[in-house]
Formats: sequence, structure tokens, C-alpha cells
Amino acid sequence: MSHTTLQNALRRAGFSTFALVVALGLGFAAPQAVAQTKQVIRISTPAVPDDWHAKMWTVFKENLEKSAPGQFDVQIHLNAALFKQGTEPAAMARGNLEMSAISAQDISKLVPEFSIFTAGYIIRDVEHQQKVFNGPVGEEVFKPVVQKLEVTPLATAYLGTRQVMLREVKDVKTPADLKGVKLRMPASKEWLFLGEALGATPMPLAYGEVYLALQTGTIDGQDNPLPSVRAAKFYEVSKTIVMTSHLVDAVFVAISSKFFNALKPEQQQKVRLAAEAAARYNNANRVKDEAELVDFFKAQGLKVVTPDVAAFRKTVQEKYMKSDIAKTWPKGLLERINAVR
Ligand code: KDO
Repeated sequence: MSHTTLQNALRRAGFSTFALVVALGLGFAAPQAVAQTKQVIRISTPAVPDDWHAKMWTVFKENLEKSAPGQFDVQIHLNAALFKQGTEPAAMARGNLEMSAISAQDISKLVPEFSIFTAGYIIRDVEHQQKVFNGPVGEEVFKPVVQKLEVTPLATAYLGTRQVMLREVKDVKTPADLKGVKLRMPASKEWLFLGEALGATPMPLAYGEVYLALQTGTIDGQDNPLPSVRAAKFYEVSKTIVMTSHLVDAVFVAISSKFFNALKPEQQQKVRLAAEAAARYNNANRVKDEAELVDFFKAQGLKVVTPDVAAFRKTVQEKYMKSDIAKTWPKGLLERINAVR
């Protein structure tokens, strides 16, 4: 029934104009008013549903619903369904996306000095990573991120320690053994340089295309932390894991600054706390997974190779120190990172 037909019917039934205004006003305007007061938070991530850094967004949503009931409408888009991998920071700056978990490589495009965190064998382990980003170094390195990317990092999620995986059985001891190996890397200059520094031939490809590329042999291998390999099932199409441990990786739970700055201070605090809770959930689960997954992959029939990690570290570090990438690192930052205990 249309608004006018309903109005006429009610009038015929003896409702006064005042009563009509109240009844129709409440009936038609109330849901709209509720919808308007809820702030929509769109989240986009390439993470697959079974991955901890996909599930952490549900933790975020539930935490925020508890601390700020009815204030936010959190919409989670996985599998890069909303924005392509790596395009999220620009989308957040333009106001087309509110939140994502962004990589150091994404940040480095606009903040070149951040590339220090894309280099192999700099962050030692998860404890070192969390202390670096949650301490004075983090405070310093996130400042230009807020200024230049117009996104605000809220929490550091441990993505895991990246290992090399190959689709064939191969004994890899040093970088020389990766010569000619087509190693898939995410598509950016910093990622490709890491693949090259490991001794391989890097090939850019989006995360969502890796499984098929391994299956068909378009690539010889890829690098990712073990929990990501389990969640995306790359182990089904791989035969060797080489435990290079070359990058202790992070993704930064970040929010569009335009959106964040427009929130009330108490809402900002609630969003921040929910992001921290989500990262903690992710981190604990990934650490637990990493301790168990080598055995799981062995049980799946994969060969687990322990390479000469010292040889990898030496080669990778030398390549970085000679590169243009290292020229962008602020003086003394590497030493300050190393000094964090
Ligand atoms: C990947 O594409 O290999 C990578 O691990 C890179 C990370 O920075 C991050 O984008 C991650 O994929 C996705 O979140 C999917 O796990």
C-alpha cells in the first residue's frame, strides 16, 4: 500500500491529522534514522576465510559491537572481493574503504623509508616485531604513514615467518640452489627485490592466483608463512618447504584517517581497542599454528628442508645493503631496530 493510500484509509477510519503525522512519521522515518546513525565500516582483505587474519575481523566486529552497541555496521569482504590486493591504502585515502590490513610493501610505495621492514632478515622474530612496532620505533615510523597515506595504523598483526615452498621435490641449501626458480611474489618492487635477493627469479602474481599457478606449473614456487599456506591450501600443490625464515612479516590493521578523525574520541578509542584485540587473536593463533604446521605438512607428504640459513642471511643482507632500497632508510634506523630487545 502506498503512503497516500494508507493515509486516506486511516483518515477514513477516523484518525486525526496529528495522529497520522505521528503514526506515519514513526512508521516511515524511524528505520531510516537508525540506519543513518550507524557508521559503516567496510573492510577489504585478500585473506581467505580460513585464515586467522580473516577471522580476526570477526573478532574486531564482535568487540566493537560489545563496546559500542548499534553504533557501527562492520562489513567484512574477504578474498580481495572488494579491492584488489595492494590497492586498499589508496581506496582508504579516497574514502571508498574504511579498513584493511596493509603490508609494509604497500606502505613503502608512498613512504620509501618504510621499506626497511620489507627487507629479509631484519626483524628477528614475533616478539622483536611486536616490540619494534609497539615501541618508540613504531611511533616514529608510523608518523609519515599517517601524513602521506592518510591512513592510521591501529595494530600490528603478525602474518608469520615467510618460508619458500616449491611445487617439485628439491634440495635447497643456499641461494645458489634457487637460481632460475620462478618464485611467485606479490606484485610490487619491494616484494620482487626480496625474491631476487633470495637467489630466485621473481614472478609477480596476486595471492588469489597462486594455487592455480602452482598446480599448472606457471610458477615453480611461492613464499608465505606456514599458517597462510595451510589456510589457502598451497600445500596441496607443493612438494617441498624450504625453511628459509627470510621475512618475519606483518600486516598493519589500518583505518582511513578521514573516517577515523571524524569519530568521537570515545569511539576512536573503542575502534582502536577492537583492532588491538583482533590483532592479539590473530597473533596467538598464528604462533600456535607455526609450532604445529611443520609436522602437519610432513604428514601430508611434503619434504621439509632445513637450508643453510646463515648463507641465505648473508646473501640477502648484502644484496639489500647494496641496493637503492637501502638508500631510503633513515640513518641509524637499522641500528635502532637491531637494538630493540
Ligand atoms: C602474499 O600475497 O603472499 C601475502 O602473504 C602478502 C601479504 O602482505 C598479505 O597481502 C597477504 O598475502 C594476504 O593478506 C593474504 O594472506
